[in-house]
Amino acid sequence: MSIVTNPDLPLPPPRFTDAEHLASSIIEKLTYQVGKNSIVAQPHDWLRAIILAIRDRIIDNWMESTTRTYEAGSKRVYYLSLEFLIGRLLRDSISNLELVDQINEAMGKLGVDLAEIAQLEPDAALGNGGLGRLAACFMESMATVDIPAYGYGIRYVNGLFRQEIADGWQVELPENWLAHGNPWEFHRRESSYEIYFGGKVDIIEQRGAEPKYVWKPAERMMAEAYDTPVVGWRANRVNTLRLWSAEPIDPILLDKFNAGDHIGALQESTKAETLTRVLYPADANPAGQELRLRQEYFFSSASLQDILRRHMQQFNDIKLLPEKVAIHLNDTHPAVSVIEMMRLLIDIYGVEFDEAWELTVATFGYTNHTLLPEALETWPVPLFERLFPRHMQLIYAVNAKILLHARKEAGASDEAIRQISLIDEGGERRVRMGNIAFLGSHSINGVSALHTELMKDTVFYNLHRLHPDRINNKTNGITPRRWLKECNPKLTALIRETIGDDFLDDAEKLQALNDVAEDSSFQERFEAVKRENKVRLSNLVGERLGTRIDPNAMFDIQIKRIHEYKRQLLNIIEAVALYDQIRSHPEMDWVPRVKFFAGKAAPSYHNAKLIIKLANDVARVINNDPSVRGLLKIIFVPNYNVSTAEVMIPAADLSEQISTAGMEASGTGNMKFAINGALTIGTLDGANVEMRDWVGAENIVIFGLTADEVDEARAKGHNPREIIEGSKELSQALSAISSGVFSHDDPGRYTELVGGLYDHDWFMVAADFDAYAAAQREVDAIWNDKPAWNVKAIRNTARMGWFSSDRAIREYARDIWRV
Ligand code: B1N
Repeated sequence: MSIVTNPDLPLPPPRFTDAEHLASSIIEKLTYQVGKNSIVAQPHDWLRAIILAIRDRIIDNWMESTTRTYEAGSKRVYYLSLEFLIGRLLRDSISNLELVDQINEAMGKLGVDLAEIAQLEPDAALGNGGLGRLAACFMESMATVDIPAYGYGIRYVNGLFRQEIADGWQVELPENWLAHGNPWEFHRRESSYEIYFGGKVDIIEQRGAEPKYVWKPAERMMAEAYDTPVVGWRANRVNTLRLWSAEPIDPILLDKFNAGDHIGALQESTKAETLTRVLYPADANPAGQELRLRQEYFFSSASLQDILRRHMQQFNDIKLLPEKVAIHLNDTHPAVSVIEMMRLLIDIYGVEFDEAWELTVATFGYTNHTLLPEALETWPVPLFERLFPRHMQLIYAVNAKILLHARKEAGASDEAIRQISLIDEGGERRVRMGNIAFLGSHSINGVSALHTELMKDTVFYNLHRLHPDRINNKTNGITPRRWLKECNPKLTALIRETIGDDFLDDAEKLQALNDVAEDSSFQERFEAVKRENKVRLSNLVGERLGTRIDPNAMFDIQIKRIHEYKRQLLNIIEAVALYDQIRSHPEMDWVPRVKFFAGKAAPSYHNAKLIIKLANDVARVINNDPSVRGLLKIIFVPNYNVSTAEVMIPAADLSEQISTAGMEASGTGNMKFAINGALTIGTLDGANVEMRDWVGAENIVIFGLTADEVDEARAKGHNPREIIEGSKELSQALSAISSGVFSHDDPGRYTELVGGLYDHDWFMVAADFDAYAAAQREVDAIWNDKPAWNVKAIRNTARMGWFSSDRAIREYARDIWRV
């Protein structure tokens, strides 16, 4: 359809950005959009009015960005991700539009407290952890560095569950972020696509040509788009996050309804609603249900149909696809896209098979985010075949092509062929999504230098040998707007005063702070900012948990998903050991510490939930023991999310990044803490390795086995029992935990958990304990020398600029997307 534009149409009235106009816009929105006057308006009404007024100011830039891309015929990047962990958007948008002062003045005129209203905005928690948050940081950075990009995902009605702690145990409750509507989004009913499931494939024989295949689905539904504008820093560019919602084709089956089957009449509605209802709470855990596979296909198919429609509308040449389109797979969750692309190219656009494969590989890129074997997605062949009969045919066809090539041209061995195959034939036959993503992409990247090297030696050993030019590294990054400027306004103000504003456009300019790191008056001001942030966190803990903590104590923080490989258990055991020491040596000069924990456990992950209970059990005993004299406190902050992180990270003195070496692909929390001036205690895992290179080995406390040593210990079979018995501190702490000192009500609660450390210690908790405890005492010693501590903290902020997601995105753009 072509749109006839009339050059005489009036332009929309301009949206001025001074305080006066902002205030009147907000009142206009309150009146005509919300339908309330300022006398009866509730806080949520104000929130809606403010968001709508801010959104207007984004739209002008949005339309300009879209037009500019279209007119230049530029290549577009499409970032496909099952998760976008966005958090709140209001403060981010105001800041990126550079309207902070104006909006504050406007709110002053209106007599409304912006900070209070902004707190009401729900977190969009459409992700589990690092992977989803990375997607959100990348969206912001792509807009910032002016790359035309679309994020594609699912508009889950219920994001990640809300965590409550009841009697120390995690309880999961539904999170309803849409309860008050979502003023940021635009429902684009016209951007909708049919999505098929099941059924069969018909073959139409064509005289003298390849037969044509037609998928006759058993089920159909619609995918409808919801668009949210994503504003870059200084509003340079506004991109689109397009999230799909499933809708029935026939919302009500009238024949059934009229026949009295009222429930059956709604069955299509229910089916569609269920599909995009909830986010799977799996973070590097298996989520192998059919509904998950349906979600993955649903959003992949909708996104590809949308991409191809836009491409053909503008360029009308399918062969130009790799030149004009870069599609990125955020892990294997959208990997079925590779096969869906083949289906669309061949069955809909009439491209011949070999050429379709070439176009596909040239268009796709794939990021791997984990080596954990249990997180590598595979689907049973019968399930895949039942849901996607046409795709299964194409998988076999692609597989034949690839294996033939591997055998004939690359001389692959039988074992190599087995590993390269798209189908795992050992036992129950399964489709390997990692192999599809790898073979269907011209670039496969890891997320830290160490992780990328390990990929080559482990999961993708044979695929790497078949395509040695494909694997590359792109170390993760974080957006310095959200994770420094907005979450830590006091530190930002101090930095601006000291080195000027350059660092706001280029985080590596933070290096200028090195010149003042040794300056005692700067150190004092840096420390004073940290203290204010600690007071803010102390108040939050006081309000939410009723626990009083001393902001002069060292704030030692571990916040992330609860997972055995992340080793919250190691941290808790060390706390118990320290507790013993404090009681046995009250005469010693102990450094007062508050140990914070926060994080969610996958609902089906038994040990992770038990670790949460243990943290709470240990906290109850230690916090109520007067003989500790407040020298040690344990705080478990419930319902960890992006907004909680924004308060906790700026208040940290010490950041705990203590995963078993070789298991954390990168980590991004590690970067957020360090740029906010926390010291890291950590293993040589993930991006910690590169952080040490940047901040300097003297400014980070590294301990424990390396990835190679872990590998070796596992291969040779280490003896944890011997290690434990050789460490007095560790064995005492473990027997206290396993004998019920912290669980009088159920003394055997932790017997099995602790028993696992004696028997196999897969995560090297026992193996690393002594090194960890020693590193903690080293941290205490630095703390006791305040100037030394402050220099290190300042150098962390000064040297972390490289970990900006702007840098990461520029590397993706240069090496992978070629935009
Ligand atoms: O991705 C982050 C990394 O910084 C972390 O180290 C890594 O653990 C994380 C299945 C995952 N890897 N895999 C997942 C998430 C959800 C799911 O259903 C796997 N998340 C990571 C960003 O690179």
